Amino acid sequence: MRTQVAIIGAGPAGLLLSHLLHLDGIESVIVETRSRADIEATIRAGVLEQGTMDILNESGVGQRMRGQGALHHGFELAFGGKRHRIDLTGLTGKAITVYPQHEVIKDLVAARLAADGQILFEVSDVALHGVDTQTPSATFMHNGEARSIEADFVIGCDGYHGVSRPAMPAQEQRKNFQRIYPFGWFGILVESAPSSEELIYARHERGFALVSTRSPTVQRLYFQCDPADHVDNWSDDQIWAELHARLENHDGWKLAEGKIFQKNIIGMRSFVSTPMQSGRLFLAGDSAHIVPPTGAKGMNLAVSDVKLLAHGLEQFYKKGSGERLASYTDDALKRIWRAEYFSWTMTRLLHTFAEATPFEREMQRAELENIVTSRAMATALAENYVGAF
Ligand code: RFL
Ligand code: PHB
Repeated sequence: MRTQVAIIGAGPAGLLLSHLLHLDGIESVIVETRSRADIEATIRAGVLEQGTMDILNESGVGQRMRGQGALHHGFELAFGGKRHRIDLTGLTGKAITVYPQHEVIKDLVAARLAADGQILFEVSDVALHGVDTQTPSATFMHNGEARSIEADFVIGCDGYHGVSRPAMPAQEQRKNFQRIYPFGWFGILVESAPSSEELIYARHERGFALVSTRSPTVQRLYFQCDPADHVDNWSDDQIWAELHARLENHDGWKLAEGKIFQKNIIGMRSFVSTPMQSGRLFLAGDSAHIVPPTGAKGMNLAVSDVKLLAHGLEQFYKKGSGERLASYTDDALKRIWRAEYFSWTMTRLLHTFAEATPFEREMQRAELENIVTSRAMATALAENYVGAF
């Protein structure tokens, strides 16, 4: 098989890239290890920055998002028994949309298939070859047959555990930056109307908690936990008791309970691997960087990488210039490091660190007080949250 751009992975990065390239008249093929049903059902992120909404709308895949997504003009910070609103729109003129990642995936898969785009699901043994030549290729197994795709470019959109980053040449010269946090998030999906119109990020001595939503009938709730814990160690009653304890407040607000129908624990890390290009192989999204979910940046960063790549590839094919592709790593890293910084800040600000001294805990509380009493501090937080950088 021969194509212009071979894309490894059908997550938000790979699917959106293929869609944007198609709109520019550039051909691509996606290979994905999982099934369509599986990628369309995996619960992950929920917050879309304005820039992410804009690109989905401008590229014609925003219709369901506009109908089913919830536009949020602010969120709340809760600590010391009180809730404080961060007025995102008042402070930045922008908003965010809560619309589940797997719905974005469904919209993009539908758009690619409607345009006769090629997505090969359930492939295995993916290997990359000749990435430092003009004719890189990917080999893999599909429906029991050994297959190969030759392309002008290979784009690794295969997430943190994919094969693309390890296939980058000169591994010994790669720079990896990493922080693994000593906690994870216990996430649940609940059958009930949202308890709050806006997201609530709560700091409590027992640990962080987050109230989010998925739809008018489903809530998404998280609480900080031991990353090595297992969901089966927690009864539903224990989960509710923990959430109530962390979200208790003095203004009478109550968390709505309902049937818990999904539970998972995610680990938390900050990670950046550079360079994001070697020859004709480029990395985008989680294959090159990871953020802890506290800043809600993961999927948004994948989208911004892909926007840069789509422009670079368009310039290459339409104008014969590799200039924007050559500066991809530097251009992408500017935004990535801002998002890494913000996600780390939010994580540090809101979680309980077992090793923190009483002094450090007071500093954490004082920083939160600063944010909710200083318009300048709140504006900086809001700008980062909506992605105005
Ligand atoms: P993805 O979404 O991981 O997609 C990669 C795709 O590549 C496939 N793949 C391969 N395909 C072919 N060959 C191989 N060898 C392959 N190896 C893997 C995978 O099956 C998959 O379909 O990466 P992408 O596109 O870069 O998108 C990034 C976002 O998905 C990610 O940043 C966010 O979802 C991160 N994240 C969260 N972010 C938030 O902002 N809020 C959240 O609540 C949140 N929850 C999460 C998350 C990430 C999670 N992961 C990665 C474990 C919850 C989880 C569980
Ligand atoms: C979510 O709804 O899953 C969500 C929202 C905000 C975050 C992380 C996850 O910061």
